[in-house]
Amino acid sequence: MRSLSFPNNLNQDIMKKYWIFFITLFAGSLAAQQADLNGTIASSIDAADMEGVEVELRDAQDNTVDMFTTGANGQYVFTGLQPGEYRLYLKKSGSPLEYISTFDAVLVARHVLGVAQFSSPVSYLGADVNHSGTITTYDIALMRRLILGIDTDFPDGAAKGSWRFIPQGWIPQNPNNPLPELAGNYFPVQLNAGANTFNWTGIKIGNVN
Ligand SMILES: [Ca+2]
Repeated sequence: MRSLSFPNNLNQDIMKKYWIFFITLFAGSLAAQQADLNGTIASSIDAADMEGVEVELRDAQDNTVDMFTTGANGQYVFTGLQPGEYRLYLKKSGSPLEYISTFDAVLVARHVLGVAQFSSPVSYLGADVNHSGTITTYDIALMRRLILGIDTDFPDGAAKGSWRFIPQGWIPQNPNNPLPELAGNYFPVQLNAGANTFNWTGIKIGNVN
């Protein structure tokens, strides 16, 4: 008795379709498990997209995973990541004196003296020009030295850049002293499978108005 079998060429055709189906399914499930990270970085001064921001992505053990420098559209993107915890380091170099005038120094002095306290985290971050986590007369002195041309940069300016960053729309828990909440030099980000968007605001150091 003859056993039931497909003609040989038909059999191969079915097997081929079968494998294509499962390879596609497998690749699809791999892609679904991957995470992408993207976002836009805009200036607190005029909301303009920020070009030349160096975005460094590190894993939870602080090993560099990837780097991206923003173009004219202020956007950064990382793709094909495993979901999980990461760290974002943001840095932008530039002219230290840009956007700084004697009026900024006056406003910092008023804040230090308690005459007119800052109300925005943008001003707090901008005024702490030496990254000490506090705003003191020393920050004012450093601003004046820069304006007068005695110094050409703020302390650690080359390593830390001329800008600082906060998550867009960030509201501090303590509006009267937000600096301790921004003490870290990186932002922890939790990436889920699929697209993850984190947007940032850039703050020019020394500019408080
Ligand atoms: Ca300071």
